Amino acid sequence: MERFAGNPILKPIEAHAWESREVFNAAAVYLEGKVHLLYRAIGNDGISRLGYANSKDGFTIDERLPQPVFEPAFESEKDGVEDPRLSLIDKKLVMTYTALCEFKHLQSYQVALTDISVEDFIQKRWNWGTRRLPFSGIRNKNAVVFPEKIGGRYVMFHRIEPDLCVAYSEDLEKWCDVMCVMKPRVVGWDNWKIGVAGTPIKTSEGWLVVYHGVSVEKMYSLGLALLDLEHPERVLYRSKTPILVPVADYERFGKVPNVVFSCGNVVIGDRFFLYYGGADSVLCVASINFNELLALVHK
Ligand code: BMA
Repeated sequence: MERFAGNPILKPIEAHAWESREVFNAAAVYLEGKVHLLYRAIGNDGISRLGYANSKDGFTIDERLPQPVFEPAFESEKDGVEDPRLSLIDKKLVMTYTALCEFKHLQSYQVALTDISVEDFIQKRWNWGTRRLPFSGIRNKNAVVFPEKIGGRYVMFHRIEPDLCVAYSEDLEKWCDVMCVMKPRVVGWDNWKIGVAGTPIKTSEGWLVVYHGVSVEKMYSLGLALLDLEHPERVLYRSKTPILVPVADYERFGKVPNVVFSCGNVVIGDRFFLYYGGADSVLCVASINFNELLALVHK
């Protein structure tokens, strides 16, 4: 992966109380000639909200809104809405995120899901749909919905620690058939816990997904997996070596050191763009020719 020389592409803005401390982990979707980013922002009150920015070339930010576009609205997410992922399904964008609610100093988090029409999203009318808790009360995060139904059902990847898991649904409301897809390896860069990064990409060889792996030394790296087109819980390949490890200063030093963490990727022409948080402090982008990326999955 080639890091953009202009990284980080987003930094906190001190004058904006809601995004004054850290801006990182962004969902990404390519629509109408622009990459649209929804990024996690932490402000003076320590609460995560989501901000919006866009870019025509995928690297340079052309527009960034001064106000958050998504904020905690319920008790179950009162302490933050984190790590969004966006999937375009028909004419809707389905957003999964982590809902945080602290309880007597215990961090209780769970997967949450909502949606917005493409038209409202493009027009920046933030009419989000009903917010749902697919696995209410279960400690779970890192969820993303596949961009199309498989075998007539919606498919979600999510993470019940320490494994990357799948779930199926007929209506995006009730989820069932939860299964483990991949476990941390016994040895190596992903030997503590793992979770999906951005939206899976359909290829003739299978679903290509980036996933994060955490080592017992608490280093967050990113790797690749290829999954069966009809049965995405079947892992066809899994990269032995990561595609991105924290080596740049903006990935090694920050709120949480040694972290590259991704919630979004897009393909523009023949190029793959990976958006990722550096050290839980700033937002960065790296890119690669898509065929070269596919070749990496076998390594
Ligand atoms: C995960 C999430 C991410 C964060 C990562 C590294 O559990 O909280 O938002 O980037 O840890 O600290």
